[in-house]
Amino acid sequence: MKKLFLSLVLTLCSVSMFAQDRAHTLKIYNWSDYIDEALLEEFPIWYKEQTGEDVTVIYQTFDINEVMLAKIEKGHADFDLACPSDYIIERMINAGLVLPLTRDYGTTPDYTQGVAPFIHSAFDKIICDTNANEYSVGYMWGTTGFLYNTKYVTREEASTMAAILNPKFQGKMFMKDAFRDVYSPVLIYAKQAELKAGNVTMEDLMLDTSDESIALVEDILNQAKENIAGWEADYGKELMTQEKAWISLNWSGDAAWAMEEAAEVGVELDFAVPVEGSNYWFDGWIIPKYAVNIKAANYFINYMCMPEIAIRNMEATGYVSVIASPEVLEAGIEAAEEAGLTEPVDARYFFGEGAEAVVLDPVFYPDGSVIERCAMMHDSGEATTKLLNMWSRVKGDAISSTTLWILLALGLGLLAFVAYRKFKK
Ligand code: N2P
Repeated sequence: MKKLFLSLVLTLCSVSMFAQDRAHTLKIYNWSDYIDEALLEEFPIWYKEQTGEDVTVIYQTFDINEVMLAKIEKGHADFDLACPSDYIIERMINAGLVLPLTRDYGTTPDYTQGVAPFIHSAFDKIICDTNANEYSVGYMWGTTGFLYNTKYVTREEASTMAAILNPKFQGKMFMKDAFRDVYSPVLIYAKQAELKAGNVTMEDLMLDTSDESIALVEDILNQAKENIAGWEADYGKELMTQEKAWISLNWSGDAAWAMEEAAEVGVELDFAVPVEGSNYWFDGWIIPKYAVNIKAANYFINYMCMPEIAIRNMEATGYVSVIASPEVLEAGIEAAEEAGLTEPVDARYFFGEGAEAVVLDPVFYPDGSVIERCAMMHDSGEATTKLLNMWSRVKGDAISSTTLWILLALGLGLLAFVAYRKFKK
């Protein structure tokens, strides 16, 4: 429904676009189901108040990073803003595809100052020759873990990556169709003994794309195929609310959204981050090289960082904003209270010293101990093709040469049959 609405907005915008001046249009390319649509409608009003200028928003969505990257890198699409994930921000900065931010907001306050130091330092860990914080401002962040139905799956079963091999879940699991997000947690699981022994670190594993490690992950994923009911980019969260599967490797934000939706129809879902370790991820706004309306793009980033806007956006999407201002903490505490939660988490890593034991939803803000066992992803550079090939082999995307020969033989057989019938007549 959301997507339908967005397409409608998009079409209407595109139609009126003919009459619009490109310099007064802001073209945004973001993940699907990843914004409060009302905020897109309100932005032009706010922008006019701040700058006296008109702007029309064109909003387009994608389901996976790589599609967005290809559109910009190969297609030179003229989006003014895009929202890649950590490892793709790294890739795009290194490929010279990102313009530096101006952070020139005229007399408007700089709300990007509210970004959590945790996210700021995650951007510092992006491997590039420049300061990534000058090229991107965070949007949302979270972890990767299992969304599960408490009727069929225990918390213990969902708290380990071994779940993907658990025979109990035969045909009952969704796998996120995002090779980069799945590769790392599976590798961490495969290398848990080495991790425990201190022979490797999480950071080593996040950068490990050796043939041996890719083969290890491929083997585990092949074994897990018995369990996998579908490879989904975005629809899994909804299907989990309909009990179409019991467990789904997912992003925390989609999990939060699904848990709330499911509760309304009496289905209890929960979320757990593997004990072996996982990824924490973040997505950030970038202004791509082929952007036109750089001024509005910078203002839009600033707008999304306003605490009240960030709070509304979180409520609508289930994802957690990178903004760590006192208002955001307050809203988080209120939401946890309304949900009847009582267990405190140590959220100092995000909100600073005062947040040692605050009652917050742990799907949104996991305890510091969970974050400690997670690390951020990096671009796999030239090894990306190897990873993608492995992913296709596991999913069965690539047609094997045997299948190709069979198809050819069938085609020839059909041709011969048709020719024979014609000849007989
Ligand atoms: C929302 C997608 C979130 C992307 N549908 C997480 N990196």
